[in-house]
Amino acid sequence: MTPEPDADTAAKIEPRYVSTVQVAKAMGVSVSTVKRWVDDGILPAHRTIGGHRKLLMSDVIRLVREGNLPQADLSQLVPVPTQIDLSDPTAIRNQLFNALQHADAELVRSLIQGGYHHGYPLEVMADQVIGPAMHRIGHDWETGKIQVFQEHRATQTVLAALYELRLQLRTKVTENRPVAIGGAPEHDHSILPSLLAKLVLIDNGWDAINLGPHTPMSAFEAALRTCKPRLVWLSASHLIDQERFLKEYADFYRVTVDLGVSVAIGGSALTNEIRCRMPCTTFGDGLSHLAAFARMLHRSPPLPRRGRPPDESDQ
Ligand code: B12
Repeated sequence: MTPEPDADTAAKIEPRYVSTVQVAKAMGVSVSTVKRWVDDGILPAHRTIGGHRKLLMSDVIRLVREGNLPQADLSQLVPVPTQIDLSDPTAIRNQLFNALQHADAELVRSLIQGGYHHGYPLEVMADQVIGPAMHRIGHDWETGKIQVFQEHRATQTVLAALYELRLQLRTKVTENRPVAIGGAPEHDHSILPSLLAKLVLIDNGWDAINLGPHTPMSAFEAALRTCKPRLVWLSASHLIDQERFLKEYADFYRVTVDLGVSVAIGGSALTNEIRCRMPCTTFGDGLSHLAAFARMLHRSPPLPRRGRPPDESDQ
């Protein structure tokens, strides 16, 4: 059995707090506006011993993403080295590939978190940045430019940056979040695609439980009955016995139909030929498809507008 892979690492990462001044800059509003939102309960805050308000970065990110703040620039909250170019996903992808080649963990972290906080949704980071950069790493391995340990190291470096980002996605919105479960099938040891699917779903207001790599269909079924999800995602990058997989999947799918659970499938192992033999609710080539489907099933509730000032005259 493969344990939930991210529990350990996440526990070691401290939540990030930011000051009202940083928040004001990131949101494009005045410090007094931020303080008012805190006092009105729109932005949860903690007080330091000296009485200063400090805010959880994930709450700030949520408010910016869900609120209508045209001047917002989340990259203000995450110190991004000035030499990094976040102007478009292709630029980030190229820099990420170079950083992975040089095992520059700090740069990988800055690029992944910087890209997200700059405003690229997680599905864009997955489909246009991380996925293609990893494909190039795989190509370098296939052509003998790098060794397998370097491929493993690249995966682990991206993983570390994503675990940290995951913590920043945690929000105070805990009510009425629909549950999704997912993972990779048995004998598939890929970590990143399913973890990214989880993060994409969390970012879209879901409570997403990642069963991780190498998960037998029987374990999916047990989780289905225990966790009672609305959605199951299956990410398959490698299948060693297609016929057995298809048979076990067909049995599993019948259970999801009985329980009224949607099934989203994807991953590089699901060629057209295999997909044609897999009944499902939806399939996609990228996590943008999963995000669109998840948004169709469940829309995050908008934040209360209460307390938002009519103008910014106090700036
Ligand atoms: C890193 C890597 C490894 C690492 C994995 C480390 C780890 N624990 O995660 C190691 C070195 C262990 C490895 C081993 C092997 N690998 Co490998 N690996 C890769 C590599 C380079 C990157 C995978 C990755 O992390 N990608 C990042 C993710 C985010 O991108 P993605 O997988 O493309 O996912 C995207 C879409 O598919 C989609 N998606 C994914 N899941 C889902 C789910 C849903 C619901 C939806 C809608 C969309 C969706 O959205 C994602 C984002 O855009 C790929 C190269 C490649 N071209 O993908 C090969 C690749 C996956 N590996 C491959 C192979 C053949 C192997 C080995 C058999 C090699 C060998 N001979 O031993 C073994 C098999 C191990 C096993 N049993 O699982 C093949 C798989 C071919 C296939 N599909 O059958 C690939 C595609 C390389 C290739 N071009 O041949 N691998």
